[in-house]
Amino acid sequence: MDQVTVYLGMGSNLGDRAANLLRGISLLPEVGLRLRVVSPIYETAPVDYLEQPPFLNLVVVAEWAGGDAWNLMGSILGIEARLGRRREILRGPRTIDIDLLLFGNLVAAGVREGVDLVLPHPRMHERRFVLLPLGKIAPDLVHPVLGLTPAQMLAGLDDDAAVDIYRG
Ligand code: PH2
Ligand code: MG
Ligand code: MG
Repeated sequence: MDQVTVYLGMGSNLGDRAANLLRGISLLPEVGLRLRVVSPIYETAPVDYLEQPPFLNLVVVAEWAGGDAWNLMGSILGIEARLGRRREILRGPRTIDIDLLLFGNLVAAGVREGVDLVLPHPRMHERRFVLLPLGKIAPDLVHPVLGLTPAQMLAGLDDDAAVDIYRG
């Protein structure tokens, strides 16, 4: 089966945020992802839905040979559920959020077997909390639609919410 390089964005702003992220990372190999790089953890001010606690965010690069992007997204949703994710407020507080940012260079959108997916992630290029960690671990990556590197996307950004290295 083909192997694809995938990029995941992870966030937590409820409970023990760092433990939630580390637990999430530890479950990725269980669904067949081969971890390549994990970014530093960043503490980040909330965007979109502002009345919520600060997040910890990071980005992961991994290899996937377990099927198509919807198969992977299904596995990711399973990890979120195992870690107690409840879906209440849209873009509101969460113990764990794992977003599929990029699945190789795939550009696609649709629902399959109840899994709704848009690739590339439709807000990744607008979010400092994604682009800063991404640029750190994948500076040469090129967004498959915009044709821009993380640094180039950061240069044109509106988002001025704080993103700082987390030192525990
Ligand atoms: N996720 C959201 C909405 N807002 N803000 C920060 N700083 N980090 C996030 O991961 C985040 C957010 C919805 O997924
Ligand atoms: Mg998200
Ligand atoms: Mg999500």
